[in-house]
Amino acid sequence: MSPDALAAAGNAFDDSLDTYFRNGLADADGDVAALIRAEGDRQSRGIELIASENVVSRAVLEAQGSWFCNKTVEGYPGARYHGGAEIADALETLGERRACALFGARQANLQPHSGSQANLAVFSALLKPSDPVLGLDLKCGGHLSHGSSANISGKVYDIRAYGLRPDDGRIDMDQLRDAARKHRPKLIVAGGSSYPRELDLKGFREIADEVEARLLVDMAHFAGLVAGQVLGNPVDYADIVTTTTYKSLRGARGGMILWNDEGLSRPLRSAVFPGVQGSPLLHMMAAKAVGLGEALQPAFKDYARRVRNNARALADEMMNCGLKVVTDGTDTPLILVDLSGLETDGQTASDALAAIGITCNKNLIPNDPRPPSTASGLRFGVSAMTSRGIRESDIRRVGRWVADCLLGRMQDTGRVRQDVERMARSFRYYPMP
Ligand code: DSN
Repeated sequence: MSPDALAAAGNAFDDSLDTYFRNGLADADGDVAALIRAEGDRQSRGIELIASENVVSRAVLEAQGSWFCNKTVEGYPGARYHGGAEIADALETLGERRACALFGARQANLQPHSGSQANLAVFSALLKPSDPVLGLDLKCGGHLSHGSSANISGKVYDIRAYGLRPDDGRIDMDQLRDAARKHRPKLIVAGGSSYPRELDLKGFREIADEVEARLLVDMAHFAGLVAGQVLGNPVDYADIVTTTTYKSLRGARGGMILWNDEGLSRPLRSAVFPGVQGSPLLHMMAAKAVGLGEALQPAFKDYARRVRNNARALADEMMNCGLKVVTDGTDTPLILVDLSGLETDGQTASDALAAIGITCNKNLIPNDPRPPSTASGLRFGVSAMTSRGIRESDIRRVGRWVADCLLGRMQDTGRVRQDVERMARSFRYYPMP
């Protein structure tokens, strides 16, 4: 480049600095701004029933877009590899304290970027490659990171599965005990991504003790109900508890690990960093801390109660209308509908619901004959709509729309689409930009 061209490029950079620091997204990048507006519009005019989604507060959103986005640290408070970490240390310590206070745990780690990362860190802290692990079968509602052959957990460890009782779809604790005696797992994993019932935490603990296994409870889907004291607290029973922070807990996207035993602190912390992750996402750490602070407020207990009441009302209405619900109900925010007696599959059914503005996801049902790409079930959750203020009478109306759509009883889908939108827009949301 000629000296003149270099000078011009330098000036162009200097000139751009003003707009770089001053312009908001709408001025800086119209393409992305338009997509964000479109997503906001989509969210506000639909009934969002994806079980792993929620709606965070304006404060959580703000923390995610904060100056912490610019900061790099590695390590833990007081022992970092980068300078300028004093405020990051204060933030991480505050978040850990809130997590411990909320769940009655002695130790917390908020660095995992996701629930899967949290689980991977726990596996690598406790196990050697090829060690036996006992987890809920993916086909029965388990999670990929608990030992699916498609996940690193299933490739590195010797995964054995337990399942459900065929008569009522609940976890078969007798089968679990037999499997634990036979395989002598080093780790038993409780929890999953589509199991709708409260776990028998005491039963899991007894079986783990009998075979001298560690017990991990992944409470990702029901952590908000634990925080709101609607469900029993896994921290009182498990050696280690993992969770995502964004489902029923209603915080920022990411994961978290809780435990009590000081002896686990060093292996768990070093399994997260440097074991499976590098620098934590401090802006998400800030948002996690805000969400945990919100969950410590008395209003969160009301929220958690409403989530459970709404979930039960939705399941009840769906069954009244003729749909088959796995386990005939729910104790958690999620509901699993069994489509196996109908002329449809999970993919087709979720597309049909999306066309009237109701969003959920296709899901395997226990011992599903179909592959995950089509599946024979639909999974629903009420955490997001409850955050927007939906009450039982409206969630029952949603249940009737779902049933009418899936059972081929809907005459005028265009009119229902309008009714769904009218209802969705009647609930609160952020102001549109
Ligand atoms: N585990 C996935 C789910 O349950 O939808 C993502 O959080």
